[in-house]
Amino acid sequence: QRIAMGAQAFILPGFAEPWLDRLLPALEAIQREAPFRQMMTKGGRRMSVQTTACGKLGWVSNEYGYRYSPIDPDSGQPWPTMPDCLLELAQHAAREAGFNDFHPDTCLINRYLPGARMGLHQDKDECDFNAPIVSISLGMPATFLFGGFKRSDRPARTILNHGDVAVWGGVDRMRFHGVMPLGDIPHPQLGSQRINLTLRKAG
Ligand code: MD5
Ligand code: FE
Repeated sequence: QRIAMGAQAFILPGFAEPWLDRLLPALEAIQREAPFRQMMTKGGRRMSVQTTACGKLGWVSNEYGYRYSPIDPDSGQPWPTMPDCLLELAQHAAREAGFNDFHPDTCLINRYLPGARMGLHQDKDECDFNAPIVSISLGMPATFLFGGFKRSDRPARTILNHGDVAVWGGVDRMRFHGVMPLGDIPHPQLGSQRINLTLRKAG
């Protein structure tokens, strides 16, 4: 099943399920190596979402702005390796949405605790806007905001559940998007959190 949100934006409900037995333990290992931390917005405020990363690059911020770095500034070490099961899942999902050779070099990992949110924004820190973004939702459901090409365009709302995968690319790559403040109905496996993995070609 494939729900079209735009010409090149799709939600694949439950698509991650066959990979979860491998993915969830791999995610715990990544968190031990590169613990979640709160990045700063360009305005100098702490984001409500906690982040970490795996792969060749990781998204980092400081008071001057955002960039992708091969080194985790908190540990001084390279980011944890991207697990094979995660790469495989992302490539299968990309193909399902018509993107046949997706070679992500980073996976940004966002953790939302109850009340955390992400305001409407565009993803502009990657070098290659032709590559799609694959997003995997885990844990508690979230209301995702799928906007237009101007911040003022009223966004469509859609719920992303545990195991859902979304793929955005091509003409839909630069849409404004965000996440409504998270509720607190604990997930049976992950408890009171939502974890979102986004695979990208950043370098
Ligand atoms: C999340 N993360 O649920 C979302 C999933 C981020 C972020 O937005 O920047 O970390 S990624 C959703 C996304 C990416 C690129 C384009 C569009 C959506 N879109 O056009 O809707 O934590
Ligand atoms: Fe984004």
